[in-house]
Amino acid sequence: MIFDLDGVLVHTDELHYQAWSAIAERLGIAFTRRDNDRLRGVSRADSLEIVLSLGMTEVSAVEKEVLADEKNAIYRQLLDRLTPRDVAPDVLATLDELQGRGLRLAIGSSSRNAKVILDRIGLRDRFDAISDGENITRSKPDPEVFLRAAQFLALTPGRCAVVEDARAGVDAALAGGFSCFGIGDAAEHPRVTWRLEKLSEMLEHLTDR
Ligand code: G16
Ligand code: MG
Repeated sequence: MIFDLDGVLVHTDELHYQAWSAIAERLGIAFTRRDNDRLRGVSRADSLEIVLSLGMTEVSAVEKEVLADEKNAIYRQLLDRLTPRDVAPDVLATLDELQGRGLRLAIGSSSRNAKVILDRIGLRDRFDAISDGENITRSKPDPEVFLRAAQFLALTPGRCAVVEDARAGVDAALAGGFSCFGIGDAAEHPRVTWRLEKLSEMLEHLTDR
């Protein structure tokens, strides 16, 4: 089972929102929580392009790098507040049950901070493989992050399933030949394989194979 991180295992979206808001405010760009929803599963560089497009703001390539670094510095400070208590009991119970049934677990996240986040919330040791923003060149909706996760697990996509909260993540999973559980925004995706209101509902869909 390959889990997206932000929005599935832990809600860092509010922290991304606060960090992007600080950058947007400095540039005089109006930025709402609704705008922030468009950044789900999108890489840091592509997220910056979306924020700049909201203000029709043009900046140089060098300045883009500076802005992305500044956003990350603010975000990293906010991540210091995360603790294992930020993981919902339903998430922990689901991971326990999946491991109890002998499934191998992986992370498939666009974030370059995935390992830091997993350490903060005390979940890093739960995963047999971590595929994240550090080992990919193309971000979701490209399937690369999930294909790498399957490769790390030494399994074909047909033997894995992905869990996602972002539409771009569902597109990535389907493009890679994975079936996909959708939660939150991703449950609205017309082609998602299974729709979940909470993570533990996935247990009802597992069959012995
Ligand atoms: C996450 C978030 C995105 C964020 C991206 C990159 O993806 O959903 O909003 O822009 O990671 O994060 P970072 O700036 O930490 O590299 P995912 O795939 O875990 O949902
Ligand atoms: Mg996500």
